[in-house]
Parts: sequence; structure tokens; C-alpha cells
Amino acid sequence: MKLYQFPVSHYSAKAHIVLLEKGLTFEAPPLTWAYLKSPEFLAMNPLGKVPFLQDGDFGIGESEVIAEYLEERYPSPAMLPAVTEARARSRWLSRFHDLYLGPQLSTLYFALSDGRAGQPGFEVEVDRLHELITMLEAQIDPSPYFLGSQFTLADASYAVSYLYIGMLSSAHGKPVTREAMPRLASWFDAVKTRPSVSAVLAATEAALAG
Ligand SMILES: N[C@@H](CCC(=O)N[C@@H](CS)C(=O)NCC(=O)O)C(=O)O
Repeated sequence: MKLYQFPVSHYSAKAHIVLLEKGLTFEAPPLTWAYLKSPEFLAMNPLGKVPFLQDGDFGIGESEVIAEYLEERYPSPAMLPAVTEARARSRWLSRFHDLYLGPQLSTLYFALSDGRAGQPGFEVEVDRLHELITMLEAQIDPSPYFLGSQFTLADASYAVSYLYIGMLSSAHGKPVTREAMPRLASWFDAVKTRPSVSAVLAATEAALAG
């Protein structure tokens, strides 16, 4: 199996964590951003984005689709709850990440690297991150994971994004503090000790430092 990914990509991190949780063996070929738009990669994934998973003859993109594919193809250990409502809840959290929080973090990440941080009008983007965190806090009650004692696809979605919430909001001059996200912070204290999450966090931190 091959996972096309970047260690700095919060969406890639989700797929990476799911692979590790399921004990699957995979390669992660080193990539450049330019390669994502190469004819070779676009032929596999027309959106030219990571993560992208190749499992034998089958290839698929989009982090949540990859995660759900892995869950169905390699069901043990289960990463979706058995109860229908809890499965829906896990999916809601993953969707909230992929459609709202994740893109907002990407906006702040690229603004920082493009030197657009601090420009007039940009504060609205940091404020939007604060709004999203407030919404998320109201939706979760971790014990210790989002859906209880089972580590689910939803937990895998947020691990590296948590790192970015603190880092990017601070870099943009308006930190989201632990006090502003006590539930998410207590959730992070629990997930960061899992071998899968700590390995992926370490890879992200090393890539950001290097
Ligand atoms: N909804 C997608 C988002 C993937 C995404 O935006 N990946 C970024 C890296 S974090 C990417 O590949 N960007 C390259 C580009 O858009 O050109 C998912 O969940 O996989």
C-alpha cells in the first residue's frame, strides 16, 4: 500500500493515523508540491491533492473517503462505533473538520507562508477560527475520546489540526488558548499519548521545524 501525503498536511495525518491504528504496512514516497500537479499524479487523482491512497490496483483520494475505505476493507480494530447514532456523530465531527475547520486552518497556514498575515481585513479569518472552535467545543464532551473509550475516525481527523489551531492562531496574533477550548484540550491530552498519534505529531513537528 502507498500513501501519498505530506507530513505537514492535517488531512494526510488523518489517513496516516488510521493506517497506523490498523497496523497496516505502507510506504509514503517523498513528494514535492509540484508533483501533485504532474500528469502522472493527476492521472491518479484529478484533484491533484494529498492524501491519496493506492491499495493494490485501487486508488482513492479525499481523507475521509480513504479513512472509511480502510475501515471497511480492514475492519479490525473498528474505528467507527457500533451504534448508528454514534457512527453518525463520528461522521459529523469528521465532516466538520474537513469542510470547516480544516479549510480555515489551511487559509491561515498559507497566509502565513505568503506573508499575508496581519494585512488589513485578514483578522476576520482568525476570528472565524475562534468561532469554529466555539462551535466545536459546544458539540463535544470527550471521555476521553470524542465518542467515549473507542478511538474513532473522528479522533484521527483532529490530532494534527489541534497542533495547528494553537500554532496558527498565535502566529496570527490572536491565540486560541487552552482556556478557550478546555474540552478539546482534554481530548488532546488523551489522544497524544497513543502511539499512532504521537508518531504522526512527531513527523509533523519535524517537517515544520525543517
Ligand atoms: N478535502 C480534502 C483536502 C485535501 C487538501 O486540501 N490537501 C492539501 C494539503 S493539506 C493539498 O493537497 N493541497 C494541494 C493543492 O490544493 O494544490 C481531503 O480531506 O483530503
